[in-house]
Parts: sequence; C-alpha cells; structure tokens
Amino acid sequence: MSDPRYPIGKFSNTGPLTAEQKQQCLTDIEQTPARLRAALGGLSDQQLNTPYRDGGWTLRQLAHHVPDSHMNSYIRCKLALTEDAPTIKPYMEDLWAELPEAKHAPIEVSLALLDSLHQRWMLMLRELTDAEWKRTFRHPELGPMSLEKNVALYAWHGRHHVAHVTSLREKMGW
Ligand code: NI
Repeated sequence: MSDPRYPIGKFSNTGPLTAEQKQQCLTDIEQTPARLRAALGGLSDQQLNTPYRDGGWTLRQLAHHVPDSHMNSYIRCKLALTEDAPTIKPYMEDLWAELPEAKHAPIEVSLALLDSLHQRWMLMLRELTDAEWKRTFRHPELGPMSLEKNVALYAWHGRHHVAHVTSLREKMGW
C-alpha cells in the first residue's frame, strides 16, 4: 500500500492459467463495470475532478480511461482470434486521457460504454476453446501475448483502477 499508483500491486504474470484462475479472470472482467460504477457512485463533479493521487489522473479521467483501454484490449482479442499472430497498434494512454472529452465528459457515458463493451467481450470470452486461449497477438514493444495472458492482465487492470477510486474515497472519508 506504500505506492498509491499500485493499490493492489503490479500485474504479475504467473504463466499458464489453471481452469480456476481462468474462471476468476472471467468473473473479474464480468464484474468490472458494476464495480467501477459502484466505486464512483454518488460523487459530486468536484470530487470526480480530484486526482486519485498527487500528479495522477482525476477520477473522471480514470472513468474514461478504463473503456479506452478495454476497447483496445477487446479489439486485440478479436484480432488474435481471426489473424495469425497479428501485430497490434499500441496507443498513448496518457495523451488519450488529456483529450478534452476525457477530462470533461460525464462519467455516465463511459460507464454505459463499459457495461455494453464487457457484455460483448464476455460473450466472446465464454466461447473460447482451449486452443483459442493460446492464440497470440504481437505487441511491437512487448512481444507476443496470448489471449490467456491478455485476459489475466485486464482482469487485474479493472481491479487496479477500481482500487484507485476506493482508496481515494477511503483516504478522503467520502
Ligand atoms: Ni490503466
């Protein structure tokens, strides 16, 4: 808990997932939209415009970042399922978070987007065969990544950002 950037710790890749770990990742991804919505519930505009840590994104930027990130991940999953180890296009998440709409738009727009996106994503993920879990895309800087590892990463990613919100609320007594 000493580093406010990583309230649940950094993502650690533990290798191939067991059936139970896969199931836990799917449950996390399924529940991320509701958890984020609950974490952000009842906050004023002023509270939403508060950085979750000194020098960090505001809660509003964070609410818009999660679907930005997960839309990219969803598309990477689809590319890996339909092409042979395709090279994906990274994006500059810090610059996306600085675009005007990412700083000012109502969070409900992104919460609704996340609800819908994760419903669609789960429909895809629930149908994956064992062979499909092992399919890969190639990140130009990070190298090959399997769907399995990508799903584990984004299960962590949702919990990571929800914890930014809940830890700020706890600290501020909100
Ligand atoms: Ni993130």
